[in-house]
Amino acid sequence: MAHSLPDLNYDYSSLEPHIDAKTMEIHHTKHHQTYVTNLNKALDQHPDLYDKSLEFLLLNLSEIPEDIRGAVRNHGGGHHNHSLFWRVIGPNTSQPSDELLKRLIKDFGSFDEFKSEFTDKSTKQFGSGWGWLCEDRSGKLITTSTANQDSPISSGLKPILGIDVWEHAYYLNYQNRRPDYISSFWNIVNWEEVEKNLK
Ligand code: MN3
Repeated sequence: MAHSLPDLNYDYSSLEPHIDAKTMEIHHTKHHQTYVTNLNKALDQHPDLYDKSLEFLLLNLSEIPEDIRGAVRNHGGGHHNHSLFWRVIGPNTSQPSDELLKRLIKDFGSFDEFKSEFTDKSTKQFGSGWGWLCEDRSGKLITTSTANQDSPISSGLKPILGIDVWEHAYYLNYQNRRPDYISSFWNIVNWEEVEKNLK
């Protein structure tokens, strides 16, 4: 089955003032759609790979035929990263559950220390990329960042929470002020969805 753009379960304007409606609309209908379109174009060359999940493709990049490996990495990664991003943000304020809070405190010392590490990695990602909270193979929660549309899955990590720090994600509203965008992001995190990614 060809990959398709997921619907959002909230309006483009509902994340204002943290993310403006125009940015959301362009980001979803143009940027994300392009990753989906180009992923399908690549898989058309090797249609047997339509049977594999996106997670499988990203985890096994070295086994993807060389002529489409770069496209799967970039556009498959872009599709997976954005699909996660739309789910972990939302218009309703929420708080991490006690269970998630306990895990964050265990691995970072405190919730504030986790936020500060995540913010630091996301701010310092040079150029375009993503900031992440991931679970590693040993079950530990860690923060990291990836360049371009690389998925943490390709490094054996399970992405739990991610922030898109490409300029297209914030430029209309924040211009060069990536730190302001990141600090605003905490107001729209959907912690229930974050927790689902851990299960
Ligand atoms: Mn993006």
